[in-house]
Amino acid sequence: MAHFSSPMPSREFLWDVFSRVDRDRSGYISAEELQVALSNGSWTPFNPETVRLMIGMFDKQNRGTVSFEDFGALWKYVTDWQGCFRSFDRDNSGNIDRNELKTALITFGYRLSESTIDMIVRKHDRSGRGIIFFDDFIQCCIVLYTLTSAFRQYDTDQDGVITIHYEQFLSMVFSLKI
Ligand SMILES: [Ca+2]
Ligand SMILES: [Ca+2]
Repeated sequence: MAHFSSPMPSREFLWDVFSRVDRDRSGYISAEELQVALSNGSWTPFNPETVRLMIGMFDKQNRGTVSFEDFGALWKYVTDWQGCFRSFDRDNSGNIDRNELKTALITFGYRLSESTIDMIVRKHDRSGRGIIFFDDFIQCCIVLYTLTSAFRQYDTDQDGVITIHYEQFLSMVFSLKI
């Protein structure tokens, strides 16, 4: 996603956005507040799993909320994802179909078989129409990245095959932040 970098806006702009998202004026953005703020454009609530992943990434104090100090990074992250999503939504349908996902994954450097791409679409297709919404696209990319990084730690010769013991597998899975 590195090539979808938007410039950081002014502190005034961020404070204005932060104040509107922080509906209860607690000074922190909760998962519920973030979920309300992020619109899918599809009249469906933003995937709570994606919200949780994003709060977790920018919650420096481990409180389950994001402070104004960390909000700039979160704002930039979401905005970069929007740019990324729009660039792969070639037909401007507001969602990502199978072919658009395939192009995105190839661009990100993944080499996956057709059946794996089918499986990824099925897993993230909430409407049952073979398409992926913005929030599910983010979740899909984060999870794929996390799983691939975990695999690569064991795949030291990078041949795409690993041999691990049962307890190594457990420790790998339990340490994943997904
Ligand atoms: Ca709040
Ligand atoms: Ca599309």
